[in-house]
Amino acid sequence: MSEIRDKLLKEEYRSKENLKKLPIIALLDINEDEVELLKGFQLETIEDLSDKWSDHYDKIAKKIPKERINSWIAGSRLVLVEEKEKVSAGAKIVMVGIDNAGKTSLSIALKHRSTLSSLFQKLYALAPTRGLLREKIDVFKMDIFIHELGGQSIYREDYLENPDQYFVGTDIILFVIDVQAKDRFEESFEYLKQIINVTNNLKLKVPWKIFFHKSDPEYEIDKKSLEVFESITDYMTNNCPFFEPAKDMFRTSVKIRSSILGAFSHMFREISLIQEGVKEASQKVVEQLKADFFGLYDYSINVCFAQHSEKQELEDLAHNAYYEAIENIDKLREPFLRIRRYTLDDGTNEIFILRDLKFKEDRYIMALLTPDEEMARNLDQDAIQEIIEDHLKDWIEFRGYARFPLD
Ligand SMILES: Nc1nc2c(ncn2[C@@H]2O[C@H](COP(=O)(O)OP(=O)(O)OP(=O)(O)O)[C@@H](O)[C@H]2O)c(=O)[nH]1
Ligand SMILES: [Mg+2]
Repeated sequence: MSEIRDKLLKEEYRSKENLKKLPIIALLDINEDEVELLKGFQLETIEDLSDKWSDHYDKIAKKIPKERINSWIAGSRLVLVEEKEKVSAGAKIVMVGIDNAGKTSLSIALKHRSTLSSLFQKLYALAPTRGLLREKIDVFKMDIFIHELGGQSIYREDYLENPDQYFVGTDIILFVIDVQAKDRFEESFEYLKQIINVTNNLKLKVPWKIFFHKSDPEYEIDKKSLEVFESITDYMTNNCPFFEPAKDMFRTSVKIRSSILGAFSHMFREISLIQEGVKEASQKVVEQLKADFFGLYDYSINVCFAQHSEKQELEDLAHNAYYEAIENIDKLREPFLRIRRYTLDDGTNEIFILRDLKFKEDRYIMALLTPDEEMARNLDQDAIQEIIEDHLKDWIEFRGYARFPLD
């Protein structure tokens, strides 16, 4: 673990004792001016930054890009891993929404790796969830606990009367709305308000996400529905301190597989302490490989740990191509390599490359999109592995660390 110091601290600070009291300037990637600014907010030591950042976060964010602040916070927390167990290796996501919204379906779809028709078969006969349903999944070496709160009205009362039993220690609350159930919007919105209310009363600083679910490709959302969604968005923005519509709302459908993989991947990356580092590293991989998309998927679940693309459209294409490819990989016997050409609406081609990858003991699935047929044909797999490893291996080493819940 002491390697952490080498990666996060300036050289002269690496052998120091009592890391908690190190000045913030000890972090590798911070300058004197930035340190001065933090000082103005009584943040002087690594420990201050790790524990007291949230008091002044919004004010600091007006002067320094959030990405930088986040990476310092993450850095200081990682440095302190040695000193205390302040970083958790697990996270809790609470999934709520009225009955029939599609919560159980979402968590089934997240894990499903076979054909769409076999997924639909599984979802067809789903029974309502009775009260709290706990499930543990392993994502990027973190233990993620998904708590689904069955949405039938007989159960809702209990959550609202005893919110501390259900919501304390939560990293993310995920609210699911069925966009097709127009006659139930009002009930759904009312329930959302009630939960926001009880969690605010508990003074929980929980990030919220909203899934506008059942946004099927063939379903057209009418104007009236859109108005309701807008008022929900406004309500969230005004009542949930961390809510940012642009990054916290997702349209999902079990019929569009990239939508579920994309949305959950965003969420899980946000829980991870190292997301900023991974983001930058992925961008570098894309640049060096001259690719249009790079993604690193978890081997055992459909989640993308690291990814970069300049275009959302290509991200969706890659996620969908990933599903198509793994459907046909018989039990993912290794090593595997899939190469396929996709033609975009504008007539250009993208070559999709999917293969398994090993970092030490851990297996991943790597995906690339490139317009360059030549490159795809003469793929030097070892060279690519080396580039990815160069940029990502430090982060992968630390990927099991989750942020701590803010409350
Ligand atoms: N059209 C469409 N139907 C969906 C989608 N996702 C789920 N469903 C259907 O919605 C129904 C209800 O799904 P569930 O996942 O059981 O709903 P839930 O939110 O868990 O309900 P409770 O457990 O009672 O709270 C099922 O019949 C699913 O087949 C989707 O994306 N599109
Ligand atoms: Mg359910």
